[in-house]
Amino acid sequence: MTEARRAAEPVYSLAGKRVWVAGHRGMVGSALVRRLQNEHPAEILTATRQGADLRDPVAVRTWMSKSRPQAVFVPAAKVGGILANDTYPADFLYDNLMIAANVIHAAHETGVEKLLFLGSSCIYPKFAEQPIREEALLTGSLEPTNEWYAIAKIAGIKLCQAYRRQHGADFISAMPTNLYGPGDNYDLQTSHVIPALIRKAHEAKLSGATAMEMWGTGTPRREFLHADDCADALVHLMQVYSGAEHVNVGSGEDLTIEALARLVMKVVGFKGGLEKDLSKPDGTPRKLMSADRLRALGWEPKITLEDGLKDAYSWFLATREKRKDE
Ligand code: GFB
Repeated sequence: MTEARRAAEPVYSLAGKRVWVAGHRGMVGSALVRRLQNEHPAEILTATRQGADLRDPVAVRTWMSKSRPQAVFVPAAKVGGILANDTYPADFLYDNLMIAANVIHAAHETGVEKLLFLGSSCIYPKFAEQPIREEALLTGSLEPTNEWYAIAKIAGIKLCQAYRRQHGADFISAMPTNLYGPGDNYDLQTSHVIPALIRKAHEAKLSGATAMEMWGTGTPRREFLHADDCADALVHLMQVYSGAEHVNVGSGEDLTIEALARLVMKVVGFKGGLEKDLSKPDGTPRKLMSADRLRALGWEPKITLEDGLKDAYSWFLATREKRKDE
């Protein structure tokens, strides 16, 4: 048997467990609920913001004491694209610090058996060596547009490690790359690049425009993973991994923003040109994560970028009437 196969053997079973997906309305949270519903005889617990505002320690503690989850996924976060991160640093730092601290501390106090905390690839130094290995954490300065979010996510990793070290808690963390898929945010000011480009290409196609706009130079490189692949990887990690070190969750491939924009245009069927808005930031030049640790644990992505973009565009079209962002 290979190392990878051996490492992939379950150390924790979700079967029959009370599993809380904290942040089940978000893109990753809803993908996790779909994934768990399809494949696991687990009892899925969810809480609305009215039921438990995750920024409120008393509300979180009260909800968890009452609901008694045995396993907890923490995809809950205040998230946004490059401009939102740059514009609302206090919200990104405060909300994400509070969510991480409240859920992880209450999980310890209420005897949760296993917890998986979700971070982001922006925890790594702006000029980290590529592909970025997990060991690159805290070896250099962060990208200024998203350092607020990154610091909160680094605190989450450290909380998991601290509770493991001091209390023996089985809390792990996973760092996903840039994600996209059903349930994404299509508001052009606060969204990430993929939903923004899908919406712009779609609107340019409908209006018969000769070109659509892309922020920045188009030269930064990004890695993308579909939310369903991410959810699959997280469920896998919950079952096979128990360790202090965080694990990267990515596709292992990246492309330039300009190449991404052209692929989105192809998927959407917009045949015009591409214009650069150089007043907008580029952000990190490249953030391709090493997928070695996750591969060694026996997981690989299944959804190609082109298929994933088709799926995201279908969701965009199917939900346009209901969304309030247009
Ligand atoms: O996805 P995005 O907003 O976030 O931007 P980051 C990625 C790249 O796409 C940047 C460019 O170089 C943008 O300038 N881009 C081109 C666009 N056109 C657009 C557009 O219309 N909208 C947007 N939003 N971008 C975020 C972090 O960084 O990634 C978060 O701020 C988090 O903290 C998240 O880590 C995953 O990849 O630059």
